[in-house]
Amino acid sequence: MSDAYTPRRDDRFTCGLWCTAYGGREVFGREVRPALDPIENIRGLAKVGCYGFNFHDDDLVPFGAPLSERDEIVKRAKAAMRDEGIVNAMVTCNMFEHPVFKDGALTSNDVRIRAYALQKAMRAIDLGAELGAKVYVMWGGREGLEVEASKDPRESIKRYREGVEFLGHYILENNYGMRVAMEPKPNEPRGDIFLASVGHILGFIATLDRTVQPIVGVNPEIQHSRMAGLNTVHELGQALEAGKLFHLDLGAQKPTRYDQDLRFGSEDMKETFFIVHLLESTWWDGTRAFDVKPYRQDSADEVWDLVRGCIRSYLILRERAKRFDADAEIQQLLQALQVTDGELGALLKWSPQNAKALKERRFDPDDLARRRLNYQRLDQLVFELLAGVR
Ligand code: GCO
Ligand code: MN
Ligand code: MN
Repeated sequence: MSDAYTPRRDDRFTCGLWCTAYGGREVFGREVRPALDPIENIRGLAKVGCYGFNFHDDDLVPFGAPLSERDEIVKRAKAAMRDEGIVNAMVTCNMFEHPVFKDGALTSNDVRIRAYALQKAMRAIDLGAELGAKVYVMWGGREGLEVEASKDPRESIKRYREGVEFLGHYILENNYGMRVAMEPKPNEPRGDIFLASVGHILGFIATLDRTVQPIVGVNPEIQHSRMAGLNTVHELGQALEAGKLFHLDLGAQKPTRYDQDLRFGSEDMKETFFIVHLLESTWWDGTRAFDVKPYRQDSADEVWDLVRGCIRSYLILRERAKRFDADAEIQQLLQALQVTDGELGALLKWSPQNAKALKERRFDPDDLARRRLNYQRLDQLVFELLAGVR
């Protein structure tokens, strides 16, 4: 049965193969669900309404598989994609699971491990290119430390830069038409991870060599931002304003806990609403990617309910965002917040003349401070809109 919350292809919802394949293994317990074949996984995601899927190299081709097995899997994946009408949107390299990466990949103190990490990443990029991926995500889960004495923080960033520049050049050299999206996270699995937030990554990108810089951006994840106690709307806003939002991982999270990867929309409805509103009002043309995990209590078929729920909640919030934009009272309150004056506005652009004119201008700060902003009313209206009584 289809309704207003039925996904369409041009909504561009995607999900990671690792999400639905997550068997429930964690520090305190073993798997609770049987393994999910990656090809069945691709088909399943298409059936619940995904336009695309995202994957780590090892999600699709088992670590260390010979070339013949890799090629056979790629053939089967392509056939499933054709049958089901689903694309591969993003590829990423698993540089965190194998023991070789126990103390980092691109920032390892061991040059042999840094070299091996680049080799594995290039192969992952080739695999994604073959399947049509447009984005290469770099999540440096192991790029960090517990023992502060073990790594020089400046040297680690230099090594990170060398690795990102290498892979950026590799993508350009091969004309893969892919962009790199770096994903920040403050901690977990490492005690501290380098490039902990969107701001860290934007600062890092500004230091990259000019050839690769244009194709490197950020992949913020709601959960990681909330783990750090930050405001995700502001993180996304700054990345968008910088023209560097190349991908984003949608999910939910209670602040300051371990990475929960909960169903999109299941925590902090207000912030989630403003994330959707921001994306929709900037005509976000990337994918709407979910990076979530089933509950450990979910049975095998319920992993599909997780994806259905994420999609449906997004579409419900999108409908609420339209309502917000069409709500006369809310819009009137918002409009009243903006005070404009063409002549004064022009003075705010730097010039020595403007500086002189501004210094001489008379202001009445007490009068300016008296303006009523009506924030109680505005925030209450947002609450009522979200609670469905408006
Ligand atoms: C996490 C990360 C990962 C990455 C994924 C892509 O759960 O901490 O978000 O899910 O997004 O590994 O590289
Ligand atoms: Mn993620
Ligand atoms: Mn996460």
